[in-house]
Amino acid sequence: MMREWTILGAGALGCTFAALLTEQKRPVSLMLSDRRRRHFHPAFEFIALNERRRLVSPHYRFAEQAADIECLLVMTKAYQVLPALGSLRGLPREVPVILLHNGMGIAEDVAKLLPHNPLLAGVTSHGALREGNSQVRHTGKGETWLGPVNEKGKAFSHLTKPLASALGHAGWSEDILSLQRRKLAINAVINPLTACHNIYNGQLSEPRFADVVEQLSQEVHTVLSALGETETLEQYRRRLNSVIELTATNYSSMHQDLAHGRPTEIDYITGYLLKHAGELPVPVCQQLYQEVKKHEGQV
Ligand code: KPL
Repeated sequence: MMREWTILGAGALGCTFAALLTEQKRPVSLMLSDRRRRHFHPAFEFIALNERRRLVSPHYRFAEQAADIECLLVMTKAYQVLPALGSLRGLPREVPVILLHNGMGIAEDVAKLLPHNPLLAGVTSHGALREGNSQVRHTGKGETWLGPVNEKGKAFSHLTKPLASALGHAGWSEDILSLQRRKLAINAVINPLTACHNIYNGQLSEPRFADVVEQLSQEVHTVLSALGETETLEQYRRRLNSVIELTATNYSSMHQDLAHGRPTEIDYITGYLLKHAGELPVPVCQQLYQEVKKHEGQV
């Protein structure tokens, strides 16, 4: 039986996953929040990496139809995850729930909210951008990894197969926490710096940012090493520089959030590091956290 994918969160990335899955004839529905429901377009134009444009008309679902969900991919903003899942009354307890949002620190609360469901987490490095109310552009192809958060989640490695054929890559990792932290390490440098300085990602390679990027990288690396990550500072620097290069012309998601007057995911990125820093000195993280919060308060 082909399981229907329900994607919770119709942002740029959620729509991109929906478009790529429907292209492979996978059954997909997009679940809209009450806010989006008020002004949603029944179809959106998907602009693929090769500029090919296609109209996508997924099946839409709303919170009250939670009982029909077969497999749930959560792709909302981090701060929307708990309220959105909390509104799904009647979600069957055998339905796998995959957390694919940016940032960390939410899975523990989701596990309490949905104690019976198989729970998985994932990371993706695909990029996407909303270009208008009903236009979504796929800006970068990347890797997608899933892994179990709880015992029941361990039985769902087969979900990577349909995702791999739609997305070009999807793998399974028993240590998804580590992959999430490695992604957070990248976001913790690029996102707040680009948001606070109003620059695109590639500008972080300019000499004027060299010191702050280096200090911040050291802080992030120290905290994550204390949590058990084994990547060396040099390996991390190389990975960071390659993401900056690969996404040079992008505005980071946090930059876009501030530019559009939306709340950011700072609490789940830099906030996660501050929470786990303990006695470790993290002055640049603290300063950027406060700066982003200040900008958020002004929008
Ligand atoms: O994931 C990203 C984000 O903007 O949230 C990066 C990798 C920084 C690309 O912009």
